[in-house]
Amino acid sequence: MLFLTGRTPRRATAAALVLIGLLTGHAAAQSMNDVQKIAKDRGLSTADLLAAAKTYTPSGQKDDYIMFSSGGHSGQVFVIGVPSMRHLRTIAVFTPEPWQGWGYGVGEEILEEGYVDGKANLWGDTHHPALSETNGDYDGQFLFINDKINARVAVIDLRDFETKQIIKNPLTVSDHGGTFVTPNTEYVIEGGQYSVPWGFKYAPISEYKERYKGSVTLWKFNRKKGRIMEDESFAIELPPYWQDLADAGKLASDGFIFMNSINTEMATGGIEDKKPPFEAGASCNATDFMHIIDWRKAEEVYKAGKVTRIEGFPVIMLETAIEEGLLHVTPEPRSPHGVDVAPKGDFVVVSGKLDPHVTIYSVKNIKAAIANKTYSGKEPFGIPILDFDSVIEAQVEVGLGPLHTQFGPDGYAYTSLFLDSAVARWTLGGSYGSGTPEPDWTLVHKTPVQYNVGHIGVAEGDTVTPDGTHLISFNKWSVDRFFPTGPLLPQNFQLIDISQQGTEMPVIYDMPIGMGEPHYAQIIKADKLNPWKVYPDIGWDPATMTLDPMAPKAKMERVVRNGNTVEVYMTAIRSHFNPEHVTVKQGDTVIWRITNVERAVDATHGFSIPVYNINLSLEPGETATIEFIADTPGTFPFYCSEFCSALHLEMMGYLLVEPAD
Ligand code: K7E
Ligand code: CUA
Repeated sequence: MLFLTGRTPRRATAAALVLIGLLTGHAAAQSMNDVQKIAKDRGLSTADLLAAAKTYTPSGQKDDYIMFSSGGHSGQVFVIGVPSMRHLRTIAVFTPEPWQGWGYGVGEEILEEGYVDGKANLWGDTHHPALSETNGDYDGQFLFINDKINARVAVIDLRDFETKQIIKNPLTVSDHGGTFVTPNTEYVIEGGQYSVPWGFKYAPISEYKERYKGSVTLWKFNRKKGRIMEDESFAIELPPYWQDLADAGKLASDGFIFMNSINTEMATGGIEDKKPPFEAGASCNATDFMHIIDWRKAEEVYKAGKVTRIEGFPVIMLETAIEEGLLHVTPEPRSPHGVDVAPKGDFVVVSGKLDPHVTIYSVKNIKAAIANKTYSGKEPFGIPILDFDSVIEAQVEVGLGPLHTQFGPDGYAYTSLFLDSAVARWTLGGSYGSGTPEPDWTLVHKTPVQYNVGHIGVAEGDTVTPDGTHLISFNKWSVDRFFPTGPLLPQNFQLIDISQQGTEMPVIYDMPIGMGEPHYAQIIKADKLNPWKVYPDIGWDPATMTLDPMAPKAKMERVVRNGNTVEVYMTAIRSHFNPEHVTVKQGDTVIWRITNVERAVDATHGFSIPVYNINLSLEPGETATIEFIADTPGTFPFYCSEFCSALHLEMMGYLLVEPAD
């Protein structure tokens, strides 16, 4: 209401003004004096008021951007509006989530796809969400995310914001350089991290060099099916370094994957045997290696059958990759972390955590070096090394602990500085030169952040046309920014306004994240998303994204016994379940089908049965099938767990399990 005076219709009558006052709960005669008084009372500066005006989003007004954030070790994805920084939803992915019924009646089959060697792993460590792309631009259709702890990849359909698939990597149990997508989402790419023997089988650490393996997996995505096709996917063997972050080329670099590595020392850890600990052993070399992979060539090699099946999965062996000329490396400053491709695809920016510079590689030079075999040697496994001096374009000193880089539309690049706790703005040169008032390849400004920034995200940042209005700093520590919630404090997402040039780059909002440690997030224009308001028709199964022919419908509710199996066909509508009594015998197999037959937006019903650990969320039109053995006799009131109507408390029924004689 800051600027109500400006919005009031000029010919408003006194009565209308009184009415506005009553409706909004504010006196009609607001003015900037009131704003000033409140600002004074609360100790707010003009900058604070400006920040509020840029972020405050009145009731009913919606955000311009939607951010999909990794949920870190919550195993989920967070959906957040920008610039309001309002948390809109959590999407259940690797971790059961009762509000969505995820893992408490539905989603179990999908969670089971992610079991590792038959073991339930009901959490994940999500790092890098990737929106599906068409011609290098976010298209708002799908979202992918990796799980670093078990090397899994999930597919989320953005029609209903639900997880549809979890795929376990058969070769490794550790990933990091993923997910990211090729410019038309042909592949979802998952790079490994900590090397392990194939299939994470046992091999003593003394056999590290011989038996431990690095890899990158190219998961073929079928947009029509909305699924990764495991039998059209393949991997490439890489040296047993620890492959780290990666990015796909686009435009000028279309067809390439750029992937960092750390621990090219192949350190195996120390302590008891007096060898250096990993931290030191993996940081000896002055340079590590960026892998440059020609994925189109790799696809041809895979299609030509030049693969070895390992754990049943096709792998282009390292030898073949070298022979076919699809794999090169080039040195990169020590302990690199982020690798990010500029919007036109012509530059690749790498940050070495232990080097205050960002190093910018020229894709033109990389292509020339590959074509002319401008090698400075071979790394220990025989991969040709592209001569560093012939492929770099520039180095810019940005500050301490550079990690990740994002790009604006105007020739600015932004790099997070972990040790400095700051976000650096610097200028690109080459084809981006003259977009900014400052000279090419120079540091322009650093905005301090609170504290220990990991990734940063720019609106539409990974596309060929970044928007560059907002940047979010994903800070690991919040220290003194919020009320202390015990020793465990939230992370801090800080919104930075990057819409002005030069040194004007203020923090305008702090958002605490008190549920897991997010790493990266992608930010898409809200109008590119077109989620369903209700499911297309009554009886819709979100797991298959089709109508379920077995779905209960109105007037077809019943309980059918067939030997020891009881089938329940139930509907839910405000404010009753039908049937309301279900009687079974102890030991019966119960197949319970339930449909929410509502068509009204937001008319979600829950369905919860005590003791049996069941809780569903049924959105309008949705059907679900749950199955259990009625092994515990007793009287179990089931009820709707979403406050849906005035008589919500009455929306209940009884499951009666008669004891076996
Ligand atoms: Cu830097 Cu996993 Cu991308 Cu965390 S990673 S910050
Ligand atoms: Cu349905 Cu509460």
